[in-house]
Amino acid sequence: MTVTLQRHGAIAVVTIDNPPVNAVAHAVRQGLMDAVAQTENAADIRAVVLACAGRTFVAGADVKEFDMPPVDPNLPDVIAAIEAAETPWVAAVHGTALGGGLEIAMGCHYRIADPKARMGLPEVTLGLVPGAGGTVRLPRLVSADLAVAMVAGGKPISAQVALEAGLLDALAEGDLRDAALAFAASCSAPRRTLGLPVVGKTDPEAFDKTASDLRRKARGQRSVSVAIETLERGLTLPSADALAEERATFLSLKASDQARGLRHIFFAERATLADPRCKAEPRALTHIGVVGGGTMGAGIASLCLMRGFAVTLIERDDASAEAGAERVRTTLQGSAKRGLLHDHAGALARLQSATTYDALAEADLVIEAVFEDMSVKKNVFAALDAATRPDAILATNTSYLDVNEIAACLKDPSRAIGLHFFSPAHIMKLLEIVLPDRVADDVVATAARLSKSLGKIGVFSGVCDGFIGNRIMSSYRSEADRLLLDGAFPSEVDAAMRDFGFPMGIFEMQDLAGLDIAWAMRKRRRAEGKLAGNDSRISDRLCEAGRFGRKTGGGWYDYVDGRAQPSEHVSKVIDEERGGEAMMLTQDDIISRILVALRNEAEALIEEGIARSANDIDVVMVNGYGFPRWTGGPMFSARRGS
Ligand code: 3H9
Repeated sequence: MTVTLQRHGAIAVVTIDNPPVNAVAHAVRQGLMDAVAQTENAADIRAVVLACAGRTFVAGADVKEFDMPPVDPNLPDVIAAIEAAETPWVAAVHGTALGGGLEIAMGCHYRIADPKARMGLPEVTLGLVPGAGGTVRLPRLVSADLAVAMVAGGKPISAQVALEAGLLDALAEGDLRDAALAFAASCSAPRRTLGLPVVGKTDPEAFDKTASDLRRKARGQRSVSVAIETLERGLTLPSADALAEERATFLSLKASDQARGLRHIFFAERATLADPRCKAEPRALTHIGVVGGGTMGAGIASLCLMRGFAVTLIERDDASAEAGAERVRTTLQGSAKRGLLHDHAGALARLQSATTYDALAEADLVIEAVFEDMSVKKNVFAALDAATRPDAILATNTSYLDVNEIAACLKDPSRAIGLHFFSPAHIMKLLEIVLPDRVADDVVATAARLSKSLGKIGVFSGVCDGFIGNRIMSSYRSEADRLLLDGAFPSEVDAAMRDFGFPMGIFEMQDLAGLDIAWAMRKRRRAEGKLAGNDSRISDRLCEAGRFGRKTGGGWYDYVDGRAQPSEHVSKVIDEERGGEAMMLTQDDIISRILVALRNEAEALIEEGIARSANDIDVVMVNGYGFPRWTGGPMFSARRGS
């Protein structure tokens, strides 16, 4: 049974048990309806506690049901039945009460929570608005300023904040169930949320600022502005009208392409590590070595410290070791300030720096983040082979070099793996886990578990030049170059892709990263015969003229007071390289040509066995390379034909 009822004297405890996250599937809705009928008909039940089994309160509607025809009873009706009950209902919240879960709790007459609980309305992140009264009940419990942040921002709040704001009536001291039973025993009558007046905008300026900030950050995702409008109706319309409008909006968004795309990514992200190799027993990890204290090494070290690991940072001399350690300390301090690190002192205490590899003798895993050059990496790996325990895992953070060749430096290549972090490593969600041919299953399983402990979305990639993400990005760059030769200018290509939803255009991005890195790589690949000689001639000529991007005051654009402006020099080079007539290219032509190029490369990656699936590619592009999340990624949008 997914919903059960137990008696504790005059109090009934209704328990939802639908692992893993108690999502409100049909059986839960029906079970709750039955529980309302049962408790209303029992004259000797004075109050009801609604609780959940397992690790969390209800985490929302069952998103898997969203692509199926709806089956009654629907959630708004279930919540209306609870709210209309004559017997008081008390929600006992632990874990996360999210979406439909928080809506159920708000339909109850009172709410008590475990102090560690969190609650929120994340529907907007799935391209939706709350569909079971969230935008109508929440503003009757908390100020509109907080409601707009929750409804249109989607981030959960802590139980402490919820208590102070009015969303909760009490925090449990000690056992939640006992506290909820005691609370319920003191409730004499229902207090219906819809019967309360709207709290309103306590600070109208704060409301407007939050709303406009969230609209700006939405980057083409419709649900954010629709959520703000829906909440405005919840604040102003009579509750019955606001509920009807909210429901209609929810249903129409649920069927939208953006919501389908976001649902696709939600499930794709949770499936990337479902791989037979992860069934092996992972190796124990407590002590991590990081070689190289530059931006990337220091970022990785900071992340590992923030997630509870002991870290030894290796640099070539005392001054570099101190500089690296200082970078880590600065990142930790910033993270502590932003509330991302709770045990600041503990993290600092777990950091050590050293200048010789023997400091890594007891490390369980070493990640090298040194200069991106094969011979440098090989030297580091050979030194690590001698200095570390034979069962320690050795990882390279290379973003394109051949991990098989690096692994071959080891006596036992099965302990080598690629861990491709994205900068800044403590912020970016994606981790490409690059699997060389001879990697051991338990090394793969350990990397997968590490990715979870570090709060990353890990995706497996085979070995190739650039792995999944960089391969697709280089096809983007090549197609953008071809567009220039055919008639477009950098600013037109960038504007089209920003309009599509990318945070930045490809040429702006290159200027920011520096054109010289890709130039060096092209020269290397040409020398190896892996790149046609004429590819990227325009970019080569910019580099030959010393135009490496922002850092040199010019690249694809000129930079005046830090602002990008179209460059006459670049236009002249493009005209000369183009030779013939320029074609007329519309924004749609530009977008569709680039999307086709990305999809062709993605298909090649699957055929070559580099990527396991189209879903993995979508996850990589959305989380590591700025592909708009609401499209569902390049492969999902290709399948949908948009
Ligand atoms: C909504 O509620 C609409 C209403 O307003 C109106 C309705 C009428 N459904 O993330 P995890 C699965 S919209 C189905 O790895 P964690 C997930 O796929 C919903 N399945 O765990 C995974 O399955 P598997 C609003 C779900 O501990 C497993 O549970 N709610 C759902 O890292 C574990 O998930 C949300 O948007 C779901 N709603 O994090 C909350 N949620 O094991 C979405 C999870 O087979 N969920 N699963 O791969 C979350 O944010 C996180 O899952 C949560 C747990 C924080 C709860």
